[in-house]
Amino acid sequence: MSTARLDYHGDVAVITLDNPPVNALSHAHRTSIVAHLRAAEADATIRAVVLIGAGDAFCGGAEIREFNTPAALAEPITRQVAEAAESLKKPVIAALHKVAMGGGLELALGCHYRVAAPGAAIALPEVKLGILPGAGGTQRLPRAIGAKAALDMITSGDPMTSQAIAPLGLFDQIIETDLLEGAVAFARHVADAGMPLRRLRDESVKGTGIVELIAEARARMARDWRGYPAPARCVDALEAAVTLPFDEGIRFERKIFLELVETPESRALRHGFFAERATSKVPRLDPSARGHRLNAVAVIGAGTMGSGIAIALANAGLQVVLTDADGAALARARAYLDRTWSSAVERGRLDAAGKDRRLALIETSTDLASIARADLVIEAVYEDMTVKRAVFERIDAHARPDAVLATNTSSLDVDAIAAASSNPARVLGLHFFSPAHVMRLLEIVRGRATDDQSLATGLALARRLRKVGVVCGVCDGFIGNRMLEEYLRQAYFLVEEGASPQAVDQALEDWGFAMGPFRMMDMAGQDIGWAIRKRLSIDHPDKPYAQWPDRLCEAGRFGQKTGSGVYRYEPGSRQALRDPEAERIIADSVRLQGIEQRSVSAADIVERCVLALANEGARILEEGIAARASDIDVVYLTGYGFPRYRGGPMWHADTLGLAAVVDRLQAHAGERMGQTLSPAPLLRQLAVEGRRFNT
Ligand code: 3H9
Repeated sequence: MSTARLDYHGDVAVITLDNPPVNALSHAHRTSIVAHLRAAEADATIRAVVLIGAGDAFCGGAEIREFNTPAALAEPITRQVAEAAESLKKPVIAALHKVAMGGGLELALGCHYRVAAPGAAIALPEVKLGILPGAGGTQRLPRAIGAKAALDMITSGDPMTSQAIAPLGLFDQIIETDLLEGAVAFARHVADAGMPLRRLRDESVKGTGIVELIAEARARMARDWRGYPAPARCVDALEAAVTLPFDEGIRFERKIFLELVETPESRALRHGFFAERATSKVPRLDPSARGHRLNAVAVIGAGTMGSGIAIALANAGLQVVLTDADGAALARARAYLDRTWSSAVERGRLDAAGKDRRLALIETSTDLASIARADLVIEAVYEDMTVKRAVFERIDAHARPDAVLATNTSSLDVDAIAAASSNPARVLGLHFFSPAHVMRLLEIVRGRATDDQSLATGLALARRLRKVGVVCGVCDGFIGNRMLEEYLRQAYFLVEEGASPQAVDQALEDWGFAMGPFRMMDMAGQDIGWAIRKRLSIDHPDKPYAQWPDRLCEAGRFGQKTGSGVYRYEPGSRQALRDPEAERIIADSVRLQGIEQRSVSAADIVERCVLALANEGARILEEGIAARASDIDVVYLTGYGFPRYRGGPMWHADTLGLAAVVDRLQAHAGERMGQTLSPAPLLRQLAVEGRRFNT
């Protein structure tokens, strides 16, 4: 088991946190740090102590996997480690590099002095895990850097660089040279100069207007973080730092930490954290496959998708060759790229030089031969099998023989597209989500013939673009859109059965979805759903659809882009307004079908739509399209606006208990079209065995 090491540099003791990969504070690690602190104190030859991290981090915080187990409660708890440093009679200096987060930063706050290497990421990210800093961070950070900056860091969880935070008073020195040498020299200087043992606990919180600051933060958390218990409690703890004596504030913080760590929201958020990291562990992929080195990437098709992909690539510093047979489309794309980066400059997210650098990375051409220098070619033309196959036939003539070829289809058969290439082994699907430069999800579709190098290239691209790449197999709609079809099927049926579209959207938004299904489809384009329904009803005549969405489309109501869909839109506005005309079309369709309507509750709406997702997820898992349930959760958390604090559809089903899920699905079987929710075989089996999707 990895623990801290104790070394002597003359009269300075150096305690090295050494628990790879991020020196997390497991119980064994905590115990060894405290033991070394005590040993240093007892050794009369030692005048000062340096705490430093081995490898790529000072410390990434508490060992998250210990939460909700006895090890998390076993003493010394992280707070006591910080107290052990703080109460030492010799100066303790924390030396931070690369990463100092959560309990790691809280330990540093317990030290008397802090030095840091430039570029270290400093954060209290606990709120993102549904908890608060529980080792004194909410009480010491405002004493170190002031109430406002501490409130921002603790409620956002976002990192700051060591240089950015240094002027606020967190660091006594930024060490540009060797950190260990610099920290030991600093420690010796503190001892030589007889500098006081600075204890943050003895100081008061800095800042003015704190009462107003806290009131404003409390209102903002209630507005922006509905459903998340932790942000508001972070504000409460900050208030305690201001209003209570230190020890009482610490007790308050601990109480809230223990409450929050037990909440279903925190468990779900922690599931999301590990689920995202698990996506990089791909079964049946040679771990030595690194993928192609990526310098230049060609994008074929300069529409909305192609342009968004080009922006994402250039943002990551890649050279981009954007091609389209239509010169006017290329001109429009260039203008769009320019507008996007200009607006980033206006909003202060990018400087003018950054914009110029990105534009310089973009080459546009109407000649497909220009893809010749690309390491990776991404086809992003119209979503039609014939068109895509025709493009792949032509790519062969121009692309380098070793270039990886990707299709950005959202649902088509990647194997059939690959078959149009002379070398299907180097073909894969890269399903970007719109807008491609904003959305974090990338579905990486592994075709039957896709080789490891090509798949590894897709994974490396996702990392380079700072996206979450989820590998999946070939099927209609892959993971996300295949499940979405079942979700929408229920949403549309619920309207036929008597719910208004507004009631359906409202129920799902109240449950936590970023956007209800009808507002979402109005944004994406009702015509896209229409085309998919036409295709799928040929392939799957057994899966019925509600009829009214087709009637809307026949009336030319394609959503925001035509000014009307399920809702109507004022010119230039995205606000969905109730539309009597849409309601008339729906009512006519329902009457013609002779459907008897009933009152549908919000709970029924949520249950049918959300359980439809998990049920289809079970089929996807059973067929091996997804490697693990958590990959499915990640797709929904990062690409479909599923509430993060509910952990994803599979996690949610696990939380309900799979036997209960089967019962609820069967309970809906009596309702009109409820039989479309027949429980998947894997779901039934796991329910009988008392197991979960997420193991
Ligand atoms: C806390 O501190 C509570 C205290 O206030 C109070 C306590 C009482 N624990 O992200 P990566 C693993 S709560 C366990 O791919 P990167 C991670 O799962 C904690 N494991 O690397 C992965 O494992 P694997 C507050 C952890 O370089 C591996 O390390 N701290 C922890 O892109 C590499 O991770 C946080 O919330 C952990 N604390 O990013 C920080 N951290 O290889 C959470 C990482 O098996 N961590 N792992 O998949 C991060 O934000 C990033 O991991 C970090 C490194 C920036 C550190």
